[in-house]
Amino acid sequence: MSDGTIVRSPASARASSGSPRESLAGTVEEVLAATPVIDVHTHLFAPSFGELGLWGIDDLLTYHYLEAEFFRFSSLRPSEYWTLSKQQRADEIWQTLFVENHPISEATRGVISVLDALGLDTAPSSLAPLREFFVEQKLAEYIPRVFDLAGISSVVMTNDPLDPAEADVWNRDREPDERFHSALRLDRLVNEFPEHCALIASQGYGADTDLGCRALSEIRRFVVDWCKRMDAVYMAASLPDTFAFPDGGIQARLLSGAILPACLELDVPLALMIGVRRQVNPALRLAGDAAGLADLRAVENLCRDYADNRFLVSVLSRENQHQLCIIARKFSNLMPFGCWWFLNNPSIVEEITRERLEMLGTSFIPQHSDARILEQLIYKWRNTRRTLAPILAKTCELAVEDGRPITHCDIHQIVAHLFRTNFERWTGRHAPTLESS
Ligand code: FIX
Ligand code: ZN
Repeated sequence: MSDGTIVRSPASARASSGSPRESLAGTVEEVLAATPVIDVHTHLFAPSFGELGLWGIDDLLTYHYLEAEFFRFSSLRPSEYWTLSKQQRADEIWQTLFVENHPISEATRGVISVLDALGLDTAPSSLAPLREFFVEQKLAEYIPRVFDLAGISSVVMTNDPLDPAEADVWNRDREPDERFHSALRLDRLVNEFPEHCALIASQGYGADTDLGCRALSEIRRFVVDWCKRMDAVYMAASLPDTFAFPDGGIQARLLSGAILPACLELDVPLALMIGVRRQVNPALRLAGDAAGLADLRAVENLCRDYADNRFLVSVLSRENQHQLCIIARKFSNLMPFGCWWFLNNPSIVEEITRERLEMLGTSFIPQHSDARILEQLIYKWRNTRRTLAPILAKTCELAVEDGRPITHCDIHQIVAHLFRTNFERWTGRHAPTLESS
């Protein structure tokens, strides 16, 4: 079968009986399954980061998405829950969400999908046999197996230079791992600068809270040094729904006076994840964050006033998605990416992705996993492929019905743009494929 094979839409296949042509939907599904994805945002760590990397059944079950759902069913108060060990917490969550209730939510089905993909019992009466399986796994063989099951070639980590546990690893010699790209995450700097100013200064930078020119150039030096140390593919920060730019505030001054110039100097994009309301319920810890509608004029101002910078933007509020597409049509230095966090549910992914295809063609990055636990890659990418296949097929079908035949090669290119080359182009990095990793 040559890549130039014309792929028929159902309508044209029906119209011309007799000639054996590939079905469009089947081809899209096949190409999606065969294209290794670059996962542009995760909270995973390469093996050299040791305990920072989470994997196995206890981490899968104590994922904050499941904790949020657990507290809706359980009479256990968060304060009591946090006094338990991780294993005890996992047992509680398994009993409540997978035994006493049927796992039908996106996050609970995710755990089931992982167990199924690994050939494990999806309804054991106790977690003991599952724990035995995971204890036996050796990361050297296990990571390639999980990447293969997930159909991904590499992930981008979230690396915080102000996290002492992580900074230690970076200050030690470590073998880079091309399957795990790094990203310089600057939330503590941008959103909690006064609290972290002393820590930055303790690393030898003249940062002080007056944020005068000297302080800003020292912070720029801090950012540049860490970006080089990590060989980061992009810099990133999440921002609240109240984020405004320019507004003369600390966030805006750090962005304009230090971070954006540093991005330009190193020719790396800045990823902004906008619309999070941190800790609306602190009792739930990581599960206590929420979302809010943001004023995206800040993004317009950034893209216009920093035209030489490249931006990767993801917005958390469902109501912000359409406007983000419109702004991307106005500014070619803006790459929308992912259906972030509370949006990563098939019904909403479908809506957002269809709108983006209609308004941006293939000039966006449809999804990232935001995986915190290694095996989550399996179900998050399985779900993404399952949700996107019919949407992509329908979109291609409409193009065929409008009069433009489509080839196997065209479909390959569409999928490659969405899940690989847009990211490679934006970061100037050629990521390994499955074979080479
Ligand atoms: O800011 C982020 O990168 C968010 O993805 C996280 O803070 C969040 O906890 C998460 O895991 C979402 O999926
Ligand atoms: Zn994240």
